[in-house]
Amino acid sequence: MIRTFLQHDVRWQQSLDGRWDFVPGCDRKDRTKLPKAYSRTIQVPSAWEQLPGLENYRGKAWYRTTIPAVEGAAVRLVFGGVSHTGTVFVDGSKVGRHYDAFTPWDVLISGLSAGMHELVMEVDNTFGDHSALHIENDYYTYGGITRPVEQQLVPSVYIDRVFATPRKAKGKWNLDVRVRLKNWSNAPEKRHVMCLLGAFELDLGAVTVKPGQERLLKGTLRDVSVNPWSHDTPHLYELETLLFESDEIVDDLIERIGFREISVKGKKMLMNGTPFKLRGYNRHEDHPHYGSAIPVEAMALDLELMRDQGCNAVRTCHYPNDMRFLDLCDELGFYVWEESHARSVKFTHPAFDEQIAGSTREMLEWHFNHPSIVIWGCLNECNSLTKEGKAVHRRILKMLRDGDGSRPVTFASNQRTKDICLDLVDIVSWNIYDAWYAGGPDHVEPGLKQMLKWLHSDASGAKGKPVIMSEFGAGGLYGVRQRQASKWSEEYQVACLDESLRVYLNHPDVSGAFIWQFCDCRITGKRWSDRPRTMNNKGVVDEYRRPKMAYDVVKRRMLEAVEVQQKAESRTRGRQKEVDRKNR
Ligand code: ADA
Repeated sequence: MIRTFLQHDVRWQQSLDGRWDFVPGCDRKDRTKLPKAYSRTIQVPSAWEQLPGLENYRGKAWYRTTIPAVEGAAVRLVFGGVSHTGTVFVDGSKVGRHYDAFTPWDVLISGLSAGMHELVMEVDNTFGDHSALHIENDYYTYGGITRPVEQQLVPSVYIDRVFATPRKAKGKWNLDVRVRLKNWSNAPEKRHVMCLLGAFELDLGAVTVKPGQERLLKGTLRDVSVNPWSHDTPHLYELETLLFESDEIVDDLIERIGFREISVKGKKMLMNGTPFKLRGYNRHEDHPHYGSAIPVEAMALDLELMRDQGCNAVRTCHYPNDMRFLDLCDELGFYVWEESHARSVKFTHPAFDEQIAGSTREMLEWHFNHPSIVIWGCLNECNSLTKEGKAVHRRILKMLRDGDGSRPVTFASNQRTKDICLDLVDIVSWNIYDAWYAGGPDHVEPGLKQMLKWLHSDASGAKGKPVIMSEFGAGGLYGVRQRQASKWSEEYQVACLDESLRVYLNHPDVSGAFIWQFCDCRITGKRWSDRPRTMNNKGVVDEYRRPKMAYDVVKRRMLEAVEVQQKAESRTRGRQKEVDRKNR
Protein backbone atom coordinates (compact mmCIF):
# COMPACT_ATOMS: atom_id res chain seq x y z
CA MET A 1 0.00 0.00 0.00
CA ILE A 2 1.21 3.41 -1.00
CA ARG A 3 -0.19 5.05 2.17
CA THR A 4 -1.00 3.68 5.65
CA PHE A 5 -4.74 4.23 4.95
CA LEU A 6 -7.04 3.77 1.95
CA GLN A 7 -7.69 6.91 -0.08
CA HIS A 8 -10.63 5.64 -2.12
CA ASP A 9 -13.97 4.01 -1.31
CA VAL A 10 -15.37 4.60 -4.79
CA ARG A 11 -12.38 4.57 -7.17
CA TRP A 12 -11.10 1.06 -7.96
CA GLN A 13 -7.55 0.54 -6.74
CA GLN A 14 -5.16 -2.35 -6.28
CA SER A 15 -1.65 -2.65 -4.96
CA LEU A 16 0.92 -3.80 -7.51
CA ASP A 17 3.38 -4.72 -4.76
CA GLY A 18 4.64 -8.31 -4.94
CA ARG A 19 6.78 -10.39 -7.28
CA TRP A 20 7.64 -8.85 -10.68
CA ASP A 21 9.81 -10.39 -13.41
CA PHE A 22 13.27 -8.84 -13.29
CA VAL A 23 16.46 -8.64 -15.30
CA PRO A 24 19.43 -6.40 -14.47
CA GLY A 25 21.55 -5.15 -17.39
CA CYS A 26 24.44 -7.38 -16.29
CA ASP A 27 22.28 -10.51 -16.84
CA ARG A 28 20.91 -9.51 -20.28
CA LYS A 29 21.92 -11.49 -23.35
CA ASP A 30 19.67 -9.68 -25.92
CA ARG A 31 20.32 -6.20 -27.36
CA THR A 32 16.70 -5.23 -27.91
CA LYS A 33 15.25 -2.09 -26.31
CA LEU A 34 13.07 -4.10 -23.97
CA PRO A 35 14.26 -7.49 -22.75
CA LYS A 36 13.16 -10.69 -24.49
CA ALA A 37 13.79 -12.72 -21.34
CA TYR A 38 13.76 -12.05 -17.61
CA SER A 39 16.40 -13.86 -15.54
CA ARG A 40 14.69 -13.77 -12.14
CA THR A 41 11.86 -12.32 -10.12
CA ILE A 42 12.13 -9.54 -7.54
CA GLN A 43 10.00 -8.17 -4.74
CA VAL A 44 8.41 -4.76 -5.37
CA PRO A 45 9.17 -2.59 -3.49
CA SER A 46 12.84 -3.34 -2.80
CA ALA A 47 16.32 -2.10 -3.63
CA TRP A 48 18.15 -4.44 -6.02
CA GLU A 49 21.36 -4.14 -3.95
CA GLN A 50 19.69 -6.48 -1.47
CA LEU A 51 19.82 -9.34 -4.00
CA PRO A 52 22.84 -11.66 -3.88
CA GLY A 53 25.30 -10.64 -6.59
CA LEU A 54 23.88 -7.12 -7.06
CA GLU A 55 25.23 -5.56 -3.84
CA ASN A 56 27.14 -2.89 -5.78
CA TYR A 57 25.29 -2.94 -9.10
CA ARG A 58 24.90 0.48 -10.70
CA GLY A 59 23.20 0.45 -14.07
CA LYS A 60 19.85 -0.36 -15.63
CA ALA A 61 17.33 -3.07 -14.87
CA TRP A 62 13.90 -4.05 -16.21
CA TYR A 63 10.79 -5.05 -14.30
CA ARG A 64 7.66 -6.67 -15.73
CA THR A 65 4.15 -7.42 -14.53
CA THR A 66 0.60 -7.45 -15.93
CA ILE A 67 -2.28 -5.07 -15.23
CA PRO A 68 -5.99 -5.17 -16.02
CA ALA A 69 -7.92 -2.51 -18.01
CA VAL A 70 -11.67 -2.04 -18.52
CA GLU A 71 -13.73 -0.16 -21.10
CA GLY A 72 -14.53 3.45 -20.23
CA ALA A 73 -11.87 4.01 -17.56
CA ALA A 74 -8.24 5.08 -17.80
CA VAL A 75 -5.48 3.25 -15.95
CA ARG A 76 -3.64 5.42 -13.46
CA LEU A 77 -0.36 4.05 -12.15
CA VAL A 78 1.04 5.65 -9.01
CA PHE A 79 4.68 5.07 -8.11
CA GLY A 80 5.77 5.98 -4.57
CA GLY A 81 9.40 6.14 -5.68
CA VAL A 82 11.65 4.64 -8.37
CA SER A 83 15.40 5.02 -7.91
CA HIS A 84 16.34 7.01 -9.72
CA THR A 85 14.90 7.17 -13.26
CA GLY A 86 11.91 5.10 -14.31
CA THR A 87 10.58 4.70 -17.85
CA VAL A 88 7.21 2.98 -18.19
CA PHE A 89 6.07 0.89 -21.16
CA VAL A 90 2.62 -0.62 -21.64
CA ASP A 91 2.40 -3.35 -24.30
CA GLY A 92 5.81 -2.19 -25.57
CA SER A 93 4.96 1.53 -25.97
CA LYS A 94 6.50 4.20 -23.77
CA VAL A 95 3.85 5.92 -21.63
CA GLY A 96 5.86 7.83 -19.03
CA ARG A 97 9.24 8.72 -17.56
CA HIS A 98 10.34 10.22 -14.25
CA TYR A 99 13.60 11.30 -12.64
CA ASP A 100 14.38 11.27 -8.91
CA ALA A 101 14.02 8.43 -6.43
CA PHE A 102 12.34 10.45 -3.77
CA THR A 103 9.11 11.89 -5.13
CA PRO A 104 5.93 10.02 -6.05
CA TRP A 105 4.65 10.24 -9.63
CA ASP A 106 1.82 8.96 -11.75
CA VAL A 107 1.12 7.91 -15.30
CA LEU A 108 -2.34 7.96 -16.90
CA ILE A 109 -3.08 5.63 -19.80
CA SER A 110 -6.40 5.92 -21.60
CA GLY A 111 -7.73 3.88 -24.51
CA LEU A 112 -6.49 0.45 -23.38
CA SER A 113 -8.75 -2.41 -24.47
CA ALA A 114 -10.49 -4.46 -21.79
CA GLY A 115 -8.29 -7.28 -20.54
CA MET A 116 -4.71 -7.80 -19.33
CA HIS A 117 -1.73 -5.71 -20.50
CA GLU A 118 2.02 -5.96 -20.08
CA LEU A 119 3.64 -3.30 -17.88
CA VAL A 120 7.43 -2.89 -18.09
CA MET A 121 9.52 -0.45 -16.08
CA GLU A 122 13.11 0.35 -17.06
CA VAL A 123 15.02 1.61 -14.03
CA ASP A 124 18.33 3.46 -14.21
CA ASN A 125 20.46 4.49 -11.22
CA THR A 126 23.59 5.64 -13.08
CA PHE A 127 25.32 8.98 -12.51
CA GLY A 128 26.35 11.52 -15.15
CA ASP A 129 25.08 14.48 -17.13
CA HIS A 130 21.52 13.17 -16.94
CA SER A 131 21.49 13.34 -13.12
CA ALA A 132 22.11 16.51 -11.13
CA LEU A 133 20.69 15.44 -7.77
CA HIS A 134 21.69 11.77 -7.61
CA ILE A 135 25.47 11.98 -7.53
CA GLU A 136 28.29 10.34 -5.58
CA ASN A 137 27.38 11.52 -2.11
CA ASP A 138 27.45 11.01 1.63
CA TYR A 139 24.44 8.68 1.34
CA TYR A 140 23.67 5.85 -1.07
CA THR A 141 21.64 6.01 -4.27
CA TYR A 142 20.06 2.55 -4.39
CA GLY A 143 18.49 1.07 -7.53
CA GLY A 144 14.99 -0.20 -8.20
CA ILE A 145 11.30 0.29 -7.55
CA THR A 146 11.95 1.17 -3.93
CA ARG A 147 8.51 2.33 -2.81
CA PRO A 148 5.02 0.81 -3.30
CA VAL A 149 3.12 0.86 -6.61
CA GLU A 150 -0.63 1.19 -7.04
CA GLN A 151 -2.99 0.84 -9.97
CA GLN A 152 -6.28 2.75 -10.15
CA LEU A 153 -9.09 2.92 -12.70
CA VAL A 154 -10.29 6.50 -13.16
CA PRO A 155 -13.39 7.89 -14.90
CA SER A 156 -13.09 10.49 -17.69
CA VAL A 157 -13.19 13.38 -15.21
CA TYR A 158 -11.42 12.48 -11.98
CA ILE A 159 -10.13 14.11 -8.79
CA ASP A 160 -6.45 14.67 -9.40
CA ARG A 161 -5.60 16.30 -6.08
CA VAL A 162 -7.01 17.97 -2.98
CA PHE A 163 -5.04 20.57 -1.04
CA ALA A 164 -6.25 21.51 2.45
CA THR A 165 -4.88 24.30 4.64
CA PRO A 166 -6.11 24.74 8.22
CA ARG A 167 -6.30 28.32 9.48
CA LYS A 168 -7.32 29.71 12.84
CA ALA A 169 -9.24 32.98 12.89
CA LYS A 170 -10.78 34.56 15.97
CA GLY A 171 -10.36 31.33 17.93
CA LYS A 172 -12.16 29.19 15.31
CA TRP A 173 -10.71 26.62 12.93
CA ASN A 174 -11.37 27.01 9.20
CA LEU A 175 -10.17 24.79 6.38
CA ASP A 176 -9.25 26.22 2.97
CA VAL A 177 -9.80 23.54 0.35
CA ARG A 178 -8.68 23.40 -3.28
CA VAL A 179 -9.79 20.52 -5.50
CA ARG A 180 -8.17 19.88 -8.89
CA LEU A 181 -10.15 17.94 -11.48
CA LYS A 182 -8.77 16.54 -14.73
CA ASN A 183 -10.53 15.34 -17.85
CA TRP A 184 -8.72 12.75 -20.02
CA SER A 185 -11.63 12.26 -22.48
CA ASN A 186 -12.38 13.97 -25.82
CA ALA A 187 -15.52 15.73 -24.64
CA PRO A 188 -16.33 18.52 -22.18
CA GLU A 189 -17.86 17.07 -19.02
CA LYS A 190 -19.86 18.67 -16.21
CA ARG A 191 -19.34 17.49 -12.64
CA HIS A 192 -20.34 18.53 -9.12
CA VAL A 193 -17.91 18.46 -6.16
CA MET A 194 -18.62 18.08 -2.43
CA CYS A 195 -16.20 17.83 0.49
CA LEU A 196 -17.09 16.18 3.79
CA LEU A 197 -15.27 16.51 7.08
CA GLY A 198 -17.27 14.35 9.47
CA ALA A 199 -20.63 16.13 9.76
CA PHE A 200 -19.34 19.31 8.05
CA GLU A 201 -20.12 19.77 4.35
CA LEU A 202 -18.59 22.03 1.72
CA ASP A 203 -20.40 22.26 -1.61
CA LEU A 204 -17.94 23.44 -4.26
CA GLY A 205 -20.62 23.53 -6.95
CA ALA A 206 -20.65 22.31 -10.53
CA VAL A 207 -18.03 22.89 -13.19
CA THR A 208 -17.39 21.90 -16.79
CA VAL A 209 -13.94 20.50 -17.52
CA LYS A 210 -12.77 20.75 -21.12
CA PRO A 211 -11.16 17.75 -22.87
CA GLY A 212 -7.55 17.21 -21.78
CA GLN A 213 -7.79 20.13 -19.32
CA GLU A 214 -7.91 20.64 -15.58
CA ARG A 215 -10.03 22.89 -13.31
CA LEU A 216 -9.38 24.08 -9.78
CA LEU A 217 -12.26 24.58 -7.38
CA LYS A 218 -11.83 26.48 -4.12
CA GLY A 219 -13.80 26.91 -0.92
CA THR A 220 -13.55 27.18 2.86
CA LEU A 221 -15.08 25.05 5.57
CA ARG A 222 -15.77 27.51 8.38
CA ASP A 223 -15.88 27.14 12.14
CA VAL A 224 -15.36 23.39 12.29
CA SER A 225 -15.28 21.99 15.79
CA VAL A 226 -12.12 19.90 15.92
CA ASN A 227 -9.29 19.07 18.29
CA PRO A 228 -6.00 20.59 17.18
CA TRP A 229 -3.10 18.38 16.04
CA SER A 230 0.20 18.51 17.94
CA HIS A 231 3.01 16.25 19.13
CA ASP A 232 1.10 15.48 22.35
CA THR A 233 -2.33 15.18 20.74
CA PRO A 234 -2.02 14.08 17.11
CA HIS A 235 -5.74 14.26 16.22
CA LEU A 236 -6.37 13.37 12.58
CA TYR A 237 -9.50 13.86 10.44
CA GLU A 238 -10.53 12.46 7.10
CA LEU A 239 -11.49 14.96 4.42
CA GLU A 240 -13.54 13.11 1.82
CA THR A 241 -14.00 14.71 -1.59
CA LEU A 242 -16.79 13.32 -3.79
CA LEU A 243 -17.33 13.85 -7.51
CA PHE A 244 -20.89 13.64 -8.85
CA GLU A 245 -22.10 13.06 -12.39
CA SER A 246 -25.78 14.02 -12.07
CA ASP A 247 -26.73 12.22 -8.85
CA GLU A 248 -24.20 9.45 -9.08
CA ILE A 249 -20.88 9.50 -7.20
CA VAL A 250 -18.27 8.64 -9.84
CA ASP A 251 -15.00 9.35 -8.03
CA ASP A 252 -13.61 10.14 -4.58
CA LEU A 253 -10.40 11.03 -2.76
CA ILE A 254 -9.77 10.84 0.98
CA GLU A 255 -7.05 13.03 2.47
CA ARG A 256 -6.07 12.87 6.12
CA ILE A 257 -5.52 16.20 7.79
CA GLY A 258 -4.73 17.76 11.16
CA PHE A 259 -5.57 21.21 12.47
CA ARG A 260 -2.43 23.07 13.43
CA GLU A 261 -0.75 26.34 12.58
CA ILE A 262 2.95 26.97 12.65
CA SER A 263 4.30 30.49 12.67
CA VAL A 264 7.40 32.49 13.42
CA LYS A 265 7.41 35.43 15.80
CA GLY A 266 10.72 37.19 16.39
CA LYS A 267 13.27 34.61 17.47
CA LYS A 268 10.59 32.03 18.32
CA MET A 269 8.64 29.40 16.42
CA LEU A 270 5.02 28.94 17.49
CA MET A 271 2.81 25.84 17.26
CA ASN A 272 -0.87 26.75 17.57
CA GLY A 273 0.22 30.05 19.07
CA THR A 274 2.55 28.59 21.72
CA PRO A 275 6.37 28.81 21.49
CA PHE A 276 7.89 25.39 20.95
CA LYS A 277 11.21 23.76 20.16
CA LEU A 278 12.11 20.95 17.82
CA ARG A 279 14.15 18.08 19.25
CA GLY A 280 15.10 15.28 16.96
CA TYR A 281 17.20 13.55 14.37
CA ASN A 282 18.26 13.76 10.78
CA ARG A 283 17.29 10.42 9.27
CA HIS A 284 18.29 8.82 5.99
CA GLU A 285 16.08 6.17 4.43
CA ASP A 286 18.64 3.42 4.81
CA HIS A 287 18.73 -0.02 6.36
CA PRO A 288 21.15 -2.92 5.81
CA HIS A 289 18.30 -5.36 5.19
CA TYR A 290 16.25 -3.19 2.86
CA GLY A 291 18.43 -0.41 1.46
CA SER A 292 16.19 2.62 0.95
CA ALA A 293 13.06 0.42 0.58
CA ILE A 294 12.25 0.30 4.27
CA PRO A 295 9.04 -1.56 5.19
CA VAL A 296 6.48 0.39 7.15
CA GLU A 297 6.98 -1.79 10.24
CA ALA A 298 10.68 -0.88 10.34
CA MET A 299 9.86 2.82 9.79
CA ALA A 300 7.53 2.66 12.78
CA LEU A 301 10.30 1.16 14.91
CA ASP A 302 12.64 4.02 13.97
CA LEU A 303 10.03 6.47 15.20
CA GLU A 304 9.49 4.44 18.39
CA LEU A 305 13.23 4.67 19.13
CA MET A 306 13.14 8.44 18.59
CA ARG A 307 10.05 8.81 20.74
CA ASP A 308 11.68 6.74 23.50
CA GLN A 309 14.51 9.28 23.54
CA GLY A 310 12.14 12.21 23.96
CA CYS A 311 12.31 13.46 20.36
CA ASN A 312 9.38 15.34 18.86
CA ALA A 313 10.85 15.98 15.41
CA VAL A 314 12.63 14.49 12.43
CA ARG A 315 14.36 16.04 9.43
CA THR A 316 14.00 14.04 6.22
CA CYS A 317 17.51 14.81 5.03
CA HIS A 318 18.12 15.38 2.17
CA TYR A 319 15.02 14.52 0.15
CA PRO A 320 11.26 13.95 0.38
CA ASN A 321 10.44 10.75 2.25
CA ASP A 322 8.15 7.81 1.62
CA MET A 323 4.53 8.93 2.13
CA ARG A 324 4.00 6.08 4.60
CA PHE A 325 6.75 7.50 6.80
CA LEU A 326 5.00 10.88 6.73
CA ASP A 327 1.70 9.13 7.50
CA LEU A 328 3.32 7.56 10.56
CA CYS A 329 4.64 10.98 11.62
CA ASP A 330 1.07 12.33 11.32
CA GLU A 331 -0.21 9.45 13.44
CA LEU A 332 2.52 9.59 16.08
CA GLY A 333 2.74 13.37 16.30
CA PHE A 334 6.24 13.99 14.93
CA TYR A 335 7.07 17.45 13.60
CA VAL A 336 8.76 17.05 10.22
CA TRP A 337 11.20 19.25 8.37
CA GLU A 338 10.96 18.00 4.82
CA GLU A 339 13.28 19.21 2.08
CA SER A 340 13.45 18.75 -1.67
CA HIS A 341 16.33 16.66 -2.95
CA ALA A 342 19.74 18.34 -2.93
CA ARG A 343 22.84 17.74 -0.83
CA SER A 344 25.86 19.84 -1.85
CA VAL A 345 24.98 19.66 -5.54
CA LYS A 346 26.43 21.83 -8.29
CA PHE A 347 24.09 24.51 -9.64
CA THR A 348 26.06 24.45 -12.91
CA HIS A 349 25.13 20.83 -13.71
CA PRO A 350 23.25 20.80 -17.06
CA ALA A 351 20.16 19.12 -15.58
CA PHE A 352 20.08 20.98 -12.26
CA ASP A 353 17.45 23.66 -12.92
CA GLU A 354 14.85 21.27 -14.27
CA GLN A 355 15.50 18.52 -11.73
CA ILE A 356 15.51 20.68 -8.59
CA ALA A 357 12.29 22.35 -9.76
CA GLY A 358 10.76 18.89 -10.30
CA SER A 359 11.71 17.61 -6.86
CA THR A 360 10.42 20.77 -5.17
CA ARG A 361 7.15 20.92 -7.11
CA GLU A 362 6.39 17.23 -6.61
CA MET A 363 7.17 17.35 -2.89
CA LEU A 364 4.67 20.19 -2.48
CA GLU A 365 2.03 18.51 -4.63
CA TRP A 366 2.15 15.07 -3.04
CA HIS A 367 2.96 15.90 0.58
CA PHE A 368 0.95 19.08 1.05
CA ASN A 369 -1.67 17.72 3.47
CA HIS A 370 0.57 16.09 6.08
CA PRO A 371 0.04 17.97 9.34
CA SER A 372 3.38 16.60 10.53
CA ILE A 373 5.28 18.71 7.99
CA VAL A 374 5.92 22.01 9.73
CA ILE A 375 8.92 23.29 7.74
CA TRP A 376 9.76 23.16 4.03
CA GLY A 377 13.47 23.04 3.30
CA CYS A 378 15.76 22.88 0.27
CA LEU A 379 19.36 23.03 -0.97
CA ASN A 380 21.27 21.51 1.95
CA GLU A 381 24.83 22.86 2.07
CA CYS A 382 24.83 24.26 -1.45
CA ASN A 383 26.36 27.45 -2.80
CA SER A 384 24.93 30.19 -0.60
CA LEU A 385 28.13 32.23 -0.93
CA THR A 386 27.84 33.92 -4.33
CA LYS A 387 25.42 36.08 -6.30
CA GLU A 388 24.70 33.18 -8.68
CA GLY A 389 24.08 30.86 -5.74
CA LYS A 390 21.79 33.40 -4.15
CA ALA A 391 19.64 33.56 -7.28
CA VAL A 392 19.07 29.80 -7.05
CA HIS A 393 18.23 29.95 -3.33
CA ARG A 394 15.80 32.79 -4.02
CA ARG A 395 14.09 30.83 -6.78
CA ILE A 396 13.63 27.58 -4.86
CA LEU A 397 12.60 29.25 -1.60
CA LYS A 398 10.04 31.24 -3.61
CA MET A 399 8.70 28.02 -5.10
CA LEU A 400 8.21 26.68 -1.56
CA ARG A 401 6.44 29.84 -0.41
CA ASP A 402 4.28 30.21 -3.52
CA GLY A 403 3.33 26.53 -3.44
CA ASP A 404 2.10 26.71 0.14
CA GLY A 405 2.55 29.84 2.25
CA SER A 406 1.39 28.25 5.49
CA ARG A 407 4.74 26.78 6.56
CA PRO A 408 8.06 28.54 7.22
CA VAL A 409 10.90 27.88 4.78
CA THR A 410 14.61 27.36 5.32
CA PHE A 411 17.79 25.71 4.05
CA ALA A 412 20.62 24.16 6.07
CA SER A 413 23.80 26.17 5.71
CA ASN A 414 27.40 25.24 6.53
CA GLN A 415 28.80 28.57 5.36
CA ARG A 416 28.83 30.15 8.80
CA THR A 417 29.39 33.91 8.67
CA LYS A 418 30.12 33.83 4.91
CA ASP A 419 26.51 32.96 4.02
CA ILE A 420 24.76 35.69 2.01
CA CYS A 421 21.34 34.03 1.67
CA LEU A 422 19.98 34.14 5.21
CA ASP A 423 17.82 37.19 4.45
CA LEU A 424 15.73 34.86 2.23
CA VAL A 425 14.57 32.39 4.91
CA ASP A 426 12.02 32.41 7.74
CA ILE A 427 14.26 30.30 9.96
CA VAL A 428 18.07 30.31 9.98
CA SER A 429 19.44 26.75 10.00
CA TRP A 430 23.04 25.81 10.64
CA ASN A 431 24.95 22.59 10.10
CA ILE A 432 27.80 23.05 12.55
CA TYR A 433 30.17 20.26 13.55
CA ASP A 434 32.19 22.18 16.14
CA ALA A 435 32.66 19.08 18.28
CA TRP A 436 33.77 16.91 15.36
CA TYR A 437 35.38 18.58 12.34
CA ALA A 438 36.24 21.90 13.97
CA GLY A 439 37.71 20.90 17.33
CA GLY A 440 36.07 19.06 20.18
CA PRO A 441 33.25 19.33 22.71
CA ASP A 442 34.78 22.47 24.22
CA HIS A 443 34.25 24.32 20.92
CA VAL A 444 30.47 23.94 21.02
CA GLU A 445 29.44 26.71 23.41
CA PRO A 446 31.89 29.38 22.17
CA GLY A 447 31.04 28.41 18.57
CA LEU A 448 27.32 29.02 19.09
CA LYS A 449 27.96 32.27 20.93
CA GLN A 450 30.05 33.58 18.05
CA MET A 451 27.47 32.59 15.43
CA LEU A 452 24.55 34.12 17.34
CA LYS A 453 26.48 37.35 17.88
CA TRP A 454 27.06 37.61 14.12
CA LEU A 455 23.48 36.60 13.23
CA HIS A 456 21.90 39.23 15.43
CA SER A 457 24.17 41.95 14.09
CA ASP A 458 23.49 44.00 10.94
CA ALA A 459 26.15 42.03 9.06
CA SER A 460 24.10 38.83 8.64
CA GLY A 461 21.02 40.28 6.96
CA ALA A 462 18.93 37.99 9.19
CA LYS A 463 18.96 39.73 12.53
CA GLY A 464 16.26 38.59 14.95
CA LYS A 465 15.23 35.37 13.13
CA PRO A 466 14.75 32.00 14.85
CA VAL A 467 17.65 29.53 14.67
CA ILE A 468 17.69 25.77 14.25
CA MET A 469 20.83 23.69 14.69
CA SER A 470 20.01 21.51 11.71
CA GLU A 471 23.05 19.24 11.98
CA PHE A 472 25.69 18.47 14.59
CA GLY A 473 27.18 15.15 15.59
CA ALA A 474 30.18 12.88 15.80
CA GLY A 475 31.26 9.53 14.40
CA GLY A 476 31.15 6.59 16.79
CA LEU A 477 31.85 3.06 15.62
CA TYR A 478 29.49 0.60 17.24
CA GLY A 479 31.40 -1.50 19.77
CA VAL A 480 34.59 0.60 19.74
CA ARG A 481 35.06 1.41 23.41
CA GLN A 482 38.10 3.27 24.69
CA ARG A 483 38.86 4.77 28.10
CA GLN A 484 40.92 7.46 26.36
CA ALA A 485 37.85 8.38 24.27
CA SER A 486 39.64 8.95 20.95
CA LYS A 487 37.80 10.01 17.81
CA TRP A 488 35.58 7.21 16.39
CA SER A 489 35.08 5.63 19.83
CA GLU A 490 31.60 5.50 21.32
CA GLU A 491 32.94 7.45 24.32
CA TYR A 492 34.00 10.35 22.09
CA GLN A 493 30.61 10.44 20.42
CA VAL A 494 29.00 10.55 23.88
CA ALA A 495 31.15 13.53 24.91
CA CYS A 496 30.35 15.45 21.70
CA LEU A 497 26.60 14.86 21.77
CA ASP A 498 26.26 15.42 25.50
CA GLU A 499 27.87 18.84 25.30
CA SER A 500 26.10 19.80 22.03
CA LEU A 501 22.69 18.93 23.42
CA ARG A 502 23.41 20.65 26.74
CA VAL A 503 24.19 23.84 24.86
CA TYR A 504 21.71 23.74 21.96
CA LEU A 505 18.62 22.40 23.72
CA ASN A 506 18.87 24.91 26.54
CA HIS A 507 19.73 28.09 24.67
CA PRO A 508 16.79 30.53 24.62
CA ASP A 509 17.63 31.66 21.06
CA VAL A 510 17.82 28.16 19.57
CA SER A 511 14.43 26.83 18.44
CA GLY A 512 15.45 23.39 17.32
CA ALA A 513 18.20 20.79 17.36
CA PHE A 514 18.55 17.90 14.90
CA ILE A 515 21.31 15.42 15.67
CA TRP A 516 23.31 14.12 12.74
CA GLN A 517 22.19 11.38 12.53
CA PHE A 518 19.67 8.74 13.54
CA CYS A 519 21.34 5.62 12.10
CA ASP A 520 24.63 4.85 10.38
CA CYS A 521 24.16 4.79 6.62
CA ARG A 522 25.84 3.59 3.47
CA ILE A 523 27.56 6.15 1.23
CA THR A 524 28.23 6.27 -2.52
CA GLY A 525 31.46 6.44 -4.42
CA LYS A 526 35.17 7.05 -4.09
CA ARG A 527 34.96 10.60 -2.80
CA TRP A 528 33.54 9.32 0.46
CA SER A 529 35.46 6.06 0.73
CA ASP A 530 37.82 7.38 3.44
CA ARG A 531 34.96 7.09 5.91
CA PRO A 532 35.49 3.93 8.06
CA ARG A 533 33.46 0.98 6.66
CA THR A 534 32.56 3.31 3.74
CA MET A 535 29.64 4.41 5.87
CA ASN A 536 28.62 7.57 7.65
CA ASN A 537 29.07 6.44 11.25
CA LYS A 538 27.49 9.36 13.09
CA GLY A 539 24.32 7.38 13.88
CA VAL A 540 23.22 7.19 17.50
CA VAL A 541 22.03 3.73 16.55
CA ASP A 542 24.06 1.73 14.06
CA GLU A 543 22.63 0.60 10.72
CA TYR A 544 20.90 -2.38 12.41
CA ARG A 545 19.33 0.07 14.92
CA ARG A 546 21.52 -1.21 17.77
CA PRO A 547 21.83 1.66 20.27
CA LYS A 548 25.32 3.01 20.82
CA MET A 549 26.41 4.40 24.20
CA ALA A 550 25.19 7.83 23.08
CA TYR A 551 21.57 6.64 22.98
CA ASP A 552 21.00 7.00 26.73
CA VAL A 553 22.86 10.30 26.88
CA VAL A 554 20.66 11.74 24.12
CA LYS A 555 17.61 10.41 25.93
CA ARG A 556 18.59 12.05 29.22
CA ARG A 557 19.28 15.43 27.56
CA MET A 558 16.09 15.34 25.48
CA LEU A 559 13.89 14.38 28.42
CA GLU A 560 15.40 17.18 30.51
CA ALA A 561 14.48 19.56 27.70
CA VAL A 562 10.92 18.16 27.55
CA GLU A 563 10.50 18.97 31.23
CA VAL A 564 11.77 22.52 30.74
CA GLN A 565 9.47 23.00 27.73
CA GLN A 566 6.44 21.65 29.58
CA LYS A 567 7.06 24.08 32.45
CA ALA A 568 7.41 26.98 30.00
CA GLU A 569 4.20 25.99 28.20
CA SER A 570 2.27 25.78 31.43
CA ARG A 571 3.56 29.26 32.40
CA THR A 572 2.42 30.61 28.96
CA ARG A 573 -1.00 28.98 29.39
CA GLY A 574 -1.29 30.48 32.86
CA ARG A 575 -0.44 33.95 31.53
CA GLN A 576 -2.92 33.52 28.67
CA LYS A 577 -5.70 32.52 31.07
CA GLU A 578 -4.95 35.60 33.14
CA VAL A 579 -5.17 37.82 30.00
CA ASP A 580 -8.46 36.14 28.95
CA ARG A 581 -9.87 36.62 32.46
CA LYS A 582 -9.01 40.32 32.44
CA ASN A 583 -10.49 40.76 28.94
CA ARG A 584 -13.82 39.24 29.96
C1 ADA B 1 26.94 17.58 6.22
C2 ADA B 1 25.81 17.04 5.39
C3 ADA B 1 25.41 15.64 5.75
C4 ADA B 1 26.61 14.79 6.18
C5 ADA B 1 27.34 15.45 7.32
C6 ADA B 1 28.61 14.71 7.76
O1 ADA B 1 26.65 18.58 7.06
O2 ADA B 1 24.70 17.87 5.33
O3 ADA B 1 24.76 15.07 4.67
O4 ADA B 1 27.44 14.61 5.10
O5 ADA B 1 27.77 16.71 6.91
O6 ADA B 1 28.48 13.60 8.26
O7 ADA B 1 29.69 15.24 7.59
